[in-house]
Amino acid sequence: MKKSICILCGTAVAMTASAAPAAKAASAASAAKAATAAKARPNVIIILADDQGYGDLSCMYARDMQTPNIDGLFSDGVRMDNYYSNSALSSPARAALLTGCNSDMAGVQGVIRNEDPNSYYENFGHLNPKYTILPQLLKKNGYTTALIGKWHLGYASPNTPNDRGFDLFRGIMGGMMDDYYTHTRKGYPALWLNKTIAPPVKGHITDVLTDYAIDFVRQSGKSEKPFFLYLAYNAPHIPLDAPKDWVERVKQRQPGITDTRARLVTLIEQIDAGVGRLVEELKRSGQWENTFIMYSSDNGGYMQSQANNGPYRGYKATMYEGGLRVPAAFFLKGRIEKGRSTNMAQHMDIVPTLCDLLKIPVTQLPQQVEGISILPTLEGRAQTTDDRYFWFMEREANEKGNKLQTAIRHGNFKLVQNMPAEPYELFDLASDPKETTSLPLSGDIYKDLYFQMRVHIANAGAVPWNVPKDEYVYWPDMVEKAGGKKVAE
Ligand SMILES: [Ca+2]
Repeated sequence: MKKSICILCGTAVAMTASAAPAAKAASAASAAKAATAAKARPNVIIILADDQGYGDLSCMYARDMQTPNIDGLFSDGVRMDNYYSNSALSSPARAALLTGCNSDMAGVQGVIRNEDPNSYYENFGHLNPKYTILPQLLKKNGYTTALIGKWHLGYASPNTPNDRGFDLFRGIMGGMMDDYYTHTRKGYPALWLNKTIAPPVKGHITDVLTDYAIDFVRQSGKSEKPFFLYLAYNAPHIPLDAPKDWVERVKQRQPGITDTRARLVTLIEQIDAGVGRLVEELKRSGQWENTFIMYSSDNGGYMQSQANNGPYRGYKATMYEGGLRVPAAFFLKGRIEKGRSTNMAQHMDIVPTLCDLLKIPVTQLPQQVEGISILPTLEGRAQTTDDRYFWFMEREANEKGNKLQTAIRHGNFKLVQNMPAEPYELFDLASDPKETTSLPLSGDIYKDLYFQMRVHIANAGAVPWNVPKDEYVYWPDMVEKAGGKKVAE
């Protein structure tokens, strides 16, 4: 008997003998027409890659890569050339994207961890449970919501995906997998279905997530409710566990490419193929014209993966442009199309932008939203987005406890403290976009940026960022409680 996943509860349900032919009989086109007409608000898809560098698309700076489908979103939609993450690390970047606030103000200063015996002391985030996040907001406004892919914003209530507004969660609770075919982490299964460990599934994780996304979109197309799909691929994060035959094809095509780079290229091309299949399904089901799509990456590309961060200095986990800038494109047929903007924007602008687009009052969020709506920019209208202080930060463990790395940008000037023990650096990004030479640390611009930086650190210092002890759950205990057993050493 044919089985399908219920999009509301995520459990496998058998299609009855009488329902199956009936479903077949309804033509895809007429069902899609009815669905589109019923949906006053557009569907929303956010596709987020993990550690994809600013330059790593064939339409950006990568000449050794072929990403025609994502390139299509960049050319058919609105491409933003000065788009930033809020952090150079995963959890804080995702916190900003989903709350509309600076990462640290949302309670997430660094990576949220529970995988090692000492992780409690290396955990740097506790998503503020009083904040409403994007899936909660959209669910409240009539959307069916799904996270397909990586969460990385908590491991226990109240901060699991289902607790935070996702009707369906199929993906990865933590930061990474160790094997993209066995879907394991630290010897335990790492693929979840809502609050339980998912039954084992065959295939490369990128293809598996694409299949899940298509399944969700297909089923949502039959519903009168609009949907929100957060498709957060865990590629091209390490391990660079790419399909061998595809890696060989890339090596044949790109003579001289290193093995590491060929693997990274393959992982991104594989996402591109997934995006192509998703777009095809949206078009087939008549939803393409009523679906907002965003494509981006959580943070900059990783040095050891030989990522391409375009012309910029630095990599993931640094406060230089290469760690912070990410590729970004937006599309909504007839409304957000064929444009390119140099306006600056940041992940925390997405929640207010969607509120604007969907006519949901931003006051439905209890928190002080710090991002701004960039809808005028996306619609090709005049807008000034650059006259604010852009704040970037991450907290991470080191041998002396933990370190805070920060940067602040206003206009063309950026003050960087990339490592606590290192001197501050002040750059004029208009004349020195590669951040090669620090200006003297004096004068009004320096004083202003330094003051703003200290104010922000002081404000964020009042926000708790560690998980309460009674809420902390160690990885093996969490997995076993969710029905998973250790499968490897
Ligand atoms: Ca990342």
